[in-house]
Amino acid sequence: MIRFTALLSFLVLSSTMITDTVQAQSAQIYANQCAECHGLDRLGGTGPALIPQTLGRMRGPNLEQVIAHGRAATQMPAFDEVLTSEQIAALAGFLHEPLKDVPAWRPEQITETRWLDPDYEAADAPVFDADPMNITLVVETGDHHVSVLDGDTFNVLDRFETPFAVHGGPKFSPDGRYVFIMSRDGWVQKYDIWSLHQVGRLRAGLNSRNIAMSVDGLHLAVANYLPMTLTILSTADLTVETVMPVIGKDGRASRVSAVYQAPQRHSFILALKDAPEIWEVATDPNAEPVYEGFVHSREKGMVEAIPSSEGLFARRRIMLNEPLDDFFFTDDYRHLMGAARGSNRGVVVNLNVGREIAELPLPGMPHLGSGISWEKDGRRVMATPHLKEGMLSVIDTADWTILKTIKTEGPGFFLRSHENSRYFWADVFFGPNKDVMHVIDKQSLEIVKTLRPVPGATVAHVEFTRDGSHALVSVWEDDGAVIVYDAVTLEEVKRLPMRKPSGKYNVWNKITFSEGTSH
Ligand code: DHE
Repeated sequence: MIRFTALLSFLVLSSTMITDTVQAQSAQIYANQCAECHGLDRLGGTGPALIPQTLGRMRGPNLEQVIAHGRAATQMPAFDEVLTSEQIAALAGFLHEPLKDVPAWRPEQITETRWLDPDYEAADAPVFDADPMNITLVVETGDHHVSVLDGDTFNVLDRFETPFAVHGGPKFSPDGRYVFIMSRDGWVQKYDIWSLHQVGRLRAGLNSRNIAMSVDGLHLAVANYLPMTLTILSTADLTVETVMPVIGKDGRASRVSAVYQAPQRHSFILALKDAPEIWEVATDPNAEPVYEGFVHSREKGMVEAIPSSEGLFARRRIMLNEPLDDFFFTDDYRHLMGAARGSNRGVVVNLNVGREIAELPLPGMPHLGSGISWEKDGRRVMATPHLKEGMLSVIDTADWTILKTIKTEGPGFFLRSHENSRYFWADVFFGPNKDVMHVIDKQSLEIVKTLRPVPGATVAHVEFTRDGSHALVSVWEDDGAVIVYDAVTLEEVKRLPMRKPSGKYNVWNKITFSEGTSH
């Protein structure tokens, strides 16, 4: 027995030693081959950060293949002639290990990354003839660029480079002149649409989720997973206004899943990944409080502070039963619907009284962040896709009942409509029918047409022109396209070649909070 235990300890010890040696060798290979572009600390440089938070979601060709064969149309070279396949596998394993030390990423460190483009000169008026309110930006994830489209002629006015792996919707200034774009590595880029020129950029987080702008256009909030903070920047000059550590009521730090602008409330609303709380952060200390029943809620220990009584960026906590990380807001921003990732439940939270007021059975992982709303039979309804089931749920926001479940040809990711259109468009992002796009009548809730523009190619995400006359659809492939459809006849009008176009964002629809678009 003693001998067996000694053998077991020996085996465990030697396998630990082998693992340690492989790790040390991989760290050395990393330092020799990768650090120059990706940073000695793996937090990125000219290349993106190589940490589990960003690598974990790599789809398609896996990490080992990228190391071996490089990435087309990027600076990433192939290493299959320099490294053996064992070394490549070990290096990939090393990159999937969490960082031992995560920098605090304090305001001073963020400020050091701030870069203002020396060639930028602000134009006095738009340098193009197109309607500046009908500009549509197309994020091209294939080669990390944005195309600036004239929404009337569909000509490309400019195509500029973005930081690596942009995620979430860019956010426009209230006058539609400037746009802010965020990458998963936490870089925030400011671009001047009038001048068709980049203004500058800085790294607000190390692994970030999305951004939101305050209703007055003065502040830009960046939701971070790494470190667990909310960074707030001045939109005027990209300086840091504050970095808020996100600590739950129980004292534990939480990642921020997303941050949203709540215009009527003059606040940011934060979804916390690891704490059963929603945070509301005041962006105008002089705004009237909108919280009916506040005292009642405070007595019950649910609401911690009135933002307006505590000044700019004061924080209010709304306690929940479990963390919610995907939100849909009603048009008046009194209510939000939230869902926990992986759950079959939607929860309605009344933001004024600060508590959960209803629950909805929503199987198949509802993707509430993509929800849209419209008027049907005098009632305000919303629709949401589901990430794990081929269906859309249509919900009455007056009493939170499910009006209809629409069967689709597979699980979808995005919905889009426009107040001037009788239809909403729903993609099928996952499964064998990822090449179809459903067009659905907003009143009958019936699918009226199923488009399959490029058999076998993923089609997803729709944006309308300012007047709702045309719908733009992404062919989400590296040699992809944006297809322009007549939004009434549903006929194709034009096809613009693009590199893996993902989201598209029309200035007017975004700054007016069009009811058919996510905010
Ligand atoms: Fe997104 C928006 C979260 C994966 C493309 N995505 C958003 C928003 C959130 C979110 C919270 C709203 C932010 C905003 O616009 O301000 N996304 C998540 C996830 O949690 C999820 C499922 C997992 C993850 O890795 O983060 C996820 N998202 C993806 C993708 O895999 C997509 C398809 C490709 C990609 O680029 O990463 C993707 N998400 C998008 C796009 C938007 C978006 C294009 C903006 C939609 C819009 O019309 O506003």
